[in-house]
Amino acid sequence: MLTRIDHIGIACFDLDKTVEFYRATYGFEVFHTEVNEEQGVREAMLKINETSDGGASYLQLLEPTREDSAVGKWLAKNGEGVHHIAFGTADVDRDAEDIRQKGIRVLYDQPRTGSMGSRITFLHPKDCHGVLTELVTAAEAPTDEH
Ligand code: CMX
Ligand code: CO
Repeated sequence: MLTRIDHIGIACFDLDKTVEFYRATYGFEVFHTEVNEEQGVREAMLKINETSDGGASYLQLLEPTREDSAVGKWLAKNGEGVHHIAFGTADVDRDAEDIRQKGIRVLYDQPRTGSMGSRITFLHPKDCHGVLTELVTAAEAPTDEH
């Protein structure tokens, strides 16, 4: 069951400048940063609020580490902006399978590693009214590795 908005993924050309925009404009601070080579991103997670299921909602700021990555290709075509939305669930395997049964393309056979040790998969935007949609199960105890 999807129980929260886990994050909104925002593609940017310069992560440091974009982090500074969110800090200076709204007062949001960086909760966590990491490089995910498999996804081809350098990212910053800004925690916005806790949620009633014990999780949290974040903004995920994404800078590509290579031009041929999903975010690199998207930025070249569209420029900066909202890249995807992610829903949180306690069981990404089960929810992905349920959604696959509805005829929606799930991009990975098995969930892969996302931010902070989470497990993630994606639904194809063409099957979701134009929205690239991620499903996330957070790690049991997220670590803060600035
Ligand atoms: N939102 C909405 N539509 C999108 C999209 C997005 N983020 N990315 C691509 N599309 C659309 C394109 O506009 C294009 O539509 P048209 O054919 O009408 O022009 C179509 O999907 C195909 O796009 P493409 O540019 O040819 O790109 P690919 O098919 O090679 O890749 C996708 C698209 C979704 C399969 C790829 O981006 C992907 O695998 N995404 C999942 C992984 C990811 O996004 N990782 C980065 C984030 C990591 C994280 O959140 O942790
Ligand atoms: Co994401």
